[in-house]
Amino acid sequence: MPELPQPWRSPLRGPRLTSILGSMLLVLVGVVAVTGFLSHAAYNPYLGHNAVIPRGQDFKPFTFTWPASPSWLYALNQGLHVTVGIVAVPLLLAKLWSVIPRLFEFPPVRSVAHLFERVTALALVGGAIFQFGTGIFDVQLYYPWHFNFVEAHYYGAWVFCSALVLHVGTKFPVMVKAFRTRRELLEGPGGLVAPDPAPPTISRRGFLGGVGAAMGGMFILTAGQSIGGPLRKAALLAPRGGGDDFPVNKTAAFAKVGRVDASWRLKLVVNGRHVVSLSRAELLALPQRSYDLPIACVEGWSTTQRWSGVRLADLARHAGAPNASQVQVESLQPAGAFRQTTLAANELHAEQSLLALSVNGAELPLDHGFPARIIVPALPGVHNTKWVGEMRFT
Ligand SMILES: Nc1nc2c(c(=O)[nH]1)N[C@H]1C(S)=C(S)[C@@H](COP(=O)(O)O)O[C@H]1N2
Ligand SMILES: [Mo]
Repeated sequence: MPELPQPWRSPLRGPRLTSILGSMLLVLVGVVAVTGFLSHAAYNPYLGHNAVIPRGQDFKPFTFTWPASPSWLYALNQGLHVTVGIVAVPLLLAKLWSVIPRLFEFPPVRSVAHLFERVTALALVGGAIFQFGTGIFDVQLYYPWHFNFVEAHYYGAWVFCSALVLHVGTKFPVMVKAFRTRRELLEGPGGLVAPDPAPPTISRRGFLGGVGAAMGGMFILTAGQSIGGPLRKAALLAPRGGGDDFPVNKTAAFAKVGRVDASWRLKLVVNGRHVVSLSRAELLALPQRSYDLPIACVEGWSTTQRWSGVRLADLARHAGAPNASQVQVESLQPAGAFRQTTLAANELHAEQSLLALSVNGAELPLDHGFPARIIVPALPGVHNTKWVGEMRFT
């Protein structure tokens, strides 16, 4: 009788290897999930026109007042989210490799419990591929699809995290058992241990070492975009790494903002009533403050520069709205989701929150937001609106 082909014969596979990879992955994915939901909160997604999440829904998890201090908080959060996510990729691939035989299990369904396990695993693997895929594409500034990234990545996170909780719940006993026994467990149908293993080409330790080295490599190739310093030059996988320590995210040309001339005025509006317009010279005549503050993009890169300008709280006072509870900031940019932001009370009134007019002692370059831009400590980069034209206090 001819032997059936046995494609999955690696002697490394087994509950022990999968448990080692799975438990390490769980820690990293935990960091990515927590920082992801924190980033969602930092966006103030239900305020004004801030986010694309359907408005008016009653279920608003992870909404709390994200603090405006310490100023590096969002840079840390997003640096962790993106860097740990990218570093986890080799581990994720190794984990998926370790359970590949499961994909070809026969019979495909043995019981109701087994069906549940398989559906959960499908949601988990699908969710992981979707979340890691969309995240990496976003970091690479590459959007070949037509859905909204923020919305898709947010709902994808719910699917992925729910499946993960169920999966860990069902697999936890197996994992504990695998760690307790020195040799691989004798398994029933659909087990991971190859019944007829091929001779080893690498030890389990060697395999884990290789995965670790790949993770270290991913770290060196990306972490510099958020950590800065000499590592920034090594961040070749990150579009905002590779040496430029003050990147421009969207240029004025991209945003279709032309050269702004001397006729520019900042319009201040309070409760729908236009109260005052200020020229750049008039803004420069107001008390100027300077702070070292980061721009920290959702895509993981960050940069700290010395910004100077007028405190947002001083502008609110100047407009006659010292107790304003929020401000809607509008850019000269004609279109696009990033042309506006709504800042909450704590962001508007933070001591270091600025309408910046200059950076590092020089007039703001056009690409960094001339004639004026928002710089608020610990705010997601995308809300630091450039080319500000109007501020509406309420
Ligand atoms: N009007 C406007 N403001 C904007 C953007 C934009 O596209 N349009 N991009 C935002 C994003 S996503 C980031 S990360 C920061 C980047 O600031 P920088 O280009 O000065 O580094 O600006 C923010 N402000
Ligand atoms: Mo950004």
